[in-house]
Amino acid sequence: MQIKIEIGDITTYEVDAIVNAANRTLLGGGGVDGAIHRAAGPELLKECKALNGCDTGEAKITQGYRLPSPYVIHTVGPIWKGGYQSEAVLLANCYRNSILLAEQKELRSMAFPAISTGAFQFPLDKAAGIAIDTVSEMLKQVKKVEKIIFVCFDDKTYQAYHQINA
Ligand code: AR6
Repeated sequence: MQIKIEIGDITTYEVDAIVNAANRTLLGGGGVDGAIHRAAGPELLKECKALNGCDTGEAKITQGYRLPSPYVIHTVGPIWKGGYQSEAVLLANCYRNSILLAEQKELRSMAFPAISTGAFQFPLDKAAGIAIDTVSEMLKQVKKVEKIIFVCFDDKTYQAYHQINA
């Protein structure tokens, strides 16, 4: 069981599944979602179109196509609305449901971006705490998934994760 925190571009990671911080349409967007679709190629959008979207806090899996990772797990984080709309629970659900889906597929390694902390404006410190707590708890419960990397796109995000993990 292993948790790592790194700075990097998640589209370059050779893990069994990278997680996408998508929106409910699953039809692409900006941020990490846009980067993943660009790197995976148009086949990814084609597969996503057949999934009929995804609810907030839930997760769906596709192939990775031109990515180094064979699978992409698409999850939809909550949009921050001041903390009164169950955002914390929904964000924890993203991590939990993504790991449960990986476990079902018998995957061993996963990489997560900092879900909801970009366009969806979830406060970074709170989000990092939820990410680390939920993943730590889940890794005790699953059998196949054993390695999780938090891929931070910038130094601010990296520092936030490290402060939680200190
Ligand atoms: N690798 C790793 N992390 C990245 C990358 C990358 N290549 N690119 C950006 N990030 P965001 P959200 C970081 O906005 O807040 C999209 O339009 C970024 O710096 O991608 O969940 C979707 O379609 C930030 O730390 O996702 C949705 O509409 C983190 O990923 C909406 O944005 C998340 O930022 C989802 O918003």
